[in-house]
Amino acid sequence: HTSLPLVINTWPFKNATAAAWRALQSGGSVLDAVEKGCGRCQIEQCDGSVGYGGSPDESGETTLDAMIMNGDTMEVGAVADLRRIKNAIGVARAVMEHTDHTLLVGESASVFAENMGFIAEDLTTNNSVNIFSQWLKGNCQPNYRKNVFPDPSKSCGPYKPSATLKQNMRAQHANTHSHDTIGMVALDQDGHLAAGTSTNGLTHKVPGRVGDSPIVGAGAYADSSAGGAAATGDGDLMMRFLPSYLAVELMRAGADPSAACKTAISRIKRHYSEFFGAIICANTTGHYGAACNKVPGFSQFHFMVWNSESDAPRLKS
Ligand code: SD4
Repeated sequence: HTSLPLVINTWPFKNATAAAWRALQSGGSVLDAVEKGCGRCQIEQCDGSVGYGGSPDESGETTLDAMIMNGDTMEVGAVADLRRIKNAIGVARAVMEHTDHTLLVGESASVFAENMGFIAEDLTTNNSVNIFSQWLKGNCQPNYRKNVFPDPSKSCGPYKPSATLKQNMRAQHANTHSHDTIGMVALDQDGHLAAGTSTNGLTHKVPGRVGDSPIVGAGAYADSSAGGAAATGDGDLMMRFLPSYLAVELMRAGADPSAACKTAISRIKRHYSEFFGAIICANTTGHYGAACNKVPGFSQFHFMVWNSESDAPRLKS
């Protein structure tokens, strides 16, 4: 296909797209592209929802989830609830390349990372301290989508065992609509395909919470004989439906990428009509698509594309 190679990623994270594209142009593999692309967002703390210093959990700590998948070999490396290591996608790749495992979690994942030469450092920043202390006082994290879905049952602040059942729900998702994982699919001229994700998950999550992003087939999926996909949004709900896997299988069965993305989203909608989420898809010929759940306040999903038809990353919706 003439438009190859292709880099596509969730949200308007164009420096990530560019980093991935440059990796391919300088002779890197699609895995290098996904690692460099998602890695760029980790460094830039894209939207505060990727990398260190964002989405502190109920104890104030930022923890990271990431995965990478090789669509040629179906190898996967992933980390979840990773602590004190900034380069989550790098560690995910190390899991893939230096172990026979797929997913490492928590403190043990950090020990593995340190053994692999990654530097342990505090992931806390003034921003994450501020979000956390505001929340302790019962204030929501200020964000641009705040009040989009006002829901009085989802007030902010720490868990109060004496409150009513709804207020009792932990990790109230008042800010669900402000967290924007990077998910990326890269496809080169020879049909090699890779996909990956990186995120700091969900603000005020219960410590130990793992989202969809590091889960194979949920956060991302790649199969060089069918296509690749990556998802973003309310991972607690989305991971129940393996949307990335579903989209890839639909493309294998002949669906075009847009239709595959739409179906993966509608499947979730059947049960959770108001869920916040989106997915990007690309097939083996370099055609791509995306879909989101159109709900009040979220009717357009932005994503980035770079293929040989342009000389810069393009914003799409
Ligand atoms: C999660 N899916 O941890 C991630 C967050 C996200 O847009 O994608 N937000 O649930």
